[in-house]
Amino acid sequence: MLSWDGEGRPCGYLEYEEKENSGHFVEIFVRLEKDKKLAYYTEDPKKSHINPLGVIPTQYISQVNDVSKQRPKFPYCFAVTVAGKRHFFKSQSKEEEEEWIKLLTDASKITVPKSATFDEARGRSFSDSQAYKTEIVGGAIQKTVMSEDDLSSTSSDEDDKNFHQKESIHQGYCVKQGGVVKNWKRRFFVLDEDRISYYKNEKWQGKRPIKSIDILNVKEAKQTERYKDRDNLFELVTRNRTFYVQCDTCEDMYSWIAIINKTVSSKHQKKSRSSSQ
Ligand code: 4IP
Repeated sequence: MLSWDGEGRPCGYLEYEEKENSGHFVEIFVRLEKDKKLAYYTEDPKKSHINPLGVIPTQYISQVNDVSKQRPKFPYCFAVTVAGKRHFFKSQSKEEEEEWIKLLTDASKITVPKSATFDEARGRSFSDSQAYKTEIVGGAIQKTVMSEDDLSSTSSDEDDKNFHQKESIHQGYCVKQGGVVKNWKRRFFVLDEDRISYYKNEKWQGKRPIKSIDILNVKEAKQTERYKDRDNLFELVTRNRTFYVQCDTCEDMYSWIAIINKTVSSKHQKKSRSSSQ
């Protein structure tokens, strides 16, 4: 049964298949540690001081799912997929299995921390992070470090032909995925009636954005589950690219989606009104 120990850590006995698909399960004691690790032991470590048999960092879990249909011989069996390897666990009842699946699915979600200075992609602060521009030179990807001056005086965006700043309608930190290199960077997003832009940080006024997208090129913003390990994620679909943007909270995500879509439709209406005059 899933229970909580004196320090509030979810734990309990499960059975674990030592060798994938061997059908040989052994009893283990599983505990979700405070430092986001799932540790499993031969017995409850409270009873004797023992080292874990294995440890799974929850941020590397890509999926937790019921596999009782695929493995009918083993009811209440679920798989935890970590870096392509499946770990099979067996519980005593359907209820217990569902509790574990929910617990581990929630624990594996990557939640963007509130701190404005945290560069989620590399786990380092902005003070020692650098911005790069990526170019294809002679068929190879070449990255050039951009200085603060570069960032304030030039833009790497092909959309950004007419640098201008209008009054911000909505702004805030989000984490976005790169276009070619699929890493994730925390950026300060600013929406105005014409463009959605992102900057290195919140000191954006008077600076050129890293990238700026004409709002007329935006097709829609919508919630996505494309990256299941990232919560509060939405897609910003433009003519040329789909941007994946992760917000700190669910409320932030819904407000970005609503306000972007509203801005896009009012811009189109404005445009069609002026062309019909
Ligand atoms: C970069 O990775 C950053 O993620 C860029 O994001 C991103 O540009 C680049 O995408 C990607 O290569 P490195 O910092 O490791 O070089 P940001 O501009 O927010 O710094 P995008 O187009 O997402 O802005 P590509 O497409 O240039 O590879």
